[in-house]
Amino acid sequence: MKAVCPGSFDPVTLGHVDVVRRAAAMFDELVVAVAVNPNKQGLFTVDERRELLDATFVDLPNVSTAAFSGLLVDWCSEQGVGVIAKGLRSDTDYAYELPMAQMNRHLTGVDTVFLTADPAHTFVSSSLVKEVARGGGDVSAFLTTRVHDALQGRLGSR
Ligand code: COD
Repeated sequence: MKAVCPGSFDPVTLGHVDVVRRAAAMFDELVVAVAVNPNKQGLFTVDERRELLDATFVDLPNVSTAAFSGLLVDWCSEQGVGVIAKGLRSDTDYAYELPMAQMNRHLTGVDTVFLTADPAHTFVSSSLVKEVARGGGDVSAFLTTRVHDALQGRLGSR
């Protein structure tokens, strides 16, 4: 079975890493797919996010990366992806994710499975990490060294 972990991954955090690694152990193939949102400029380009993801999961042979635009379910149909795998941190995530999962199943029958976040990462999000880093806070506990270096480099060059 081929599954996808979709997201913005701007940038990938250790919360994402935990969910992707656990999902990779459950499915034959796992694609980490970066959503292209033309209305939202990220800190990293989609290509840069993919490079960071590729480097993060280089040791997992059944994990690859991709970018998609438009509806996730259409991309899943094109790619032969049968399951969407997502992390759940809180009831806020649940409230956001449930209607999407139900809509996606209505649209093409694709199911969504949820992996509960590691309690150590429940409060971690890309946006919060960026906000703290912009303010000069230490976010090294939430990122791989490579991603942390990339973040410092990007913020330092602004
Ligand atoms: N611990 C565990 N899981 C986490 C953590 C953490 N610390 N941080 C994030 N996650 C999970 C999120 O819950 C999510 O499942 C995934 O990782 C990605 O998170 P983000 O923040 O990088 O990405 P999002 O939430 O911005 O991505 C939303 C999507 C782009 C996947 C979604 O909007 C989508 O599918 N859009 C495509 C357009 C579409 O099909 N729209 C119709 C939907 S019905």
